Amino acid sequence: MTVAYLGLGANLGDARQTLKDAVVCLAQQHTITVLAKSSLYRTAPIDAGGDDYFNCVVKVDTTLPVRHLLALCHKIEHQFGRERPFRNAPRTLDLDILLFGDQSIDEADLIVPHPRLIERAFALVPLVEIDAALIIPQHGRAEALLDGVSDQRIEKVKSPCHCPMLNAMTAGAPAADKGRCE
Ligand code: A4P
Ligand code: MG
Repeated sequence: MTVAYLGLGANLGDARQTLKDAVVCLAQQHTITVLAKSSLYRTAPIDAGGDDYFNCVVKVDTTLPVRHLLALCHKIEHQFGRERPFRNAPRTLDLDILLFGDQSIDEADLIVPHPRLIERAFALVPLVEIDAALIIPQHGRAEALLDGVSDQRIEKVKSPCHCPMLNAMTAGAPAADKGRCE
């Protein structure tokens, strides 16, 4: 089992609902246990155009090797209608592997920690919310990196979501009732 952190982002369609649905989708995978979910954040597009994004981060435990996890992320993005007309195009769902255990990977199609993680408030702020003591391989304490992204607009969304499964995750408890979300 490996603890990993996944970054979710969307700014096309009903982005807020998509992120909630995507977290439930992840939690329903037999190979994944969602350990914690950050709040939902509304964020200014960085190096990109289009509408404001919604972003969040989930902490998972997974039996999958990292490449299988990447393939699963791509499959779920596809299920949520992801298209790639150009780099950093607005998207219905982006699922990035931010961290995978304490591994550092530098390959053509997979870089972990995510190469732009430390430059982005939309990834760092939710990561630190979930795990204030988090250490990012090669970069040290995540919390210490927040000052460097303090000029990026990010605001926590007050969620009216009453889903017990999502709320249990936000509280940091493992989703006990996998597969049931009414
Ligand atoms: N890839 C390499 N490493 C990873 C990794 N750790 N996790 C490869 C996931 N994928 C990884 O990804 C492009 C390629 O990166 C894939 O083939 C994969 O094998 P993609 O999902 O097609 O596109 P992407 O995620 O947009 O690419 P990239 O380069 O990771 O973009 P960024 O840097 O994530 O930027 N502003 C706000 N406010 N919120 C956002 O969520 N997102 C972006 C995308 C820009 N601005 C944003 C947001
Ligand atoms: Mg991506």
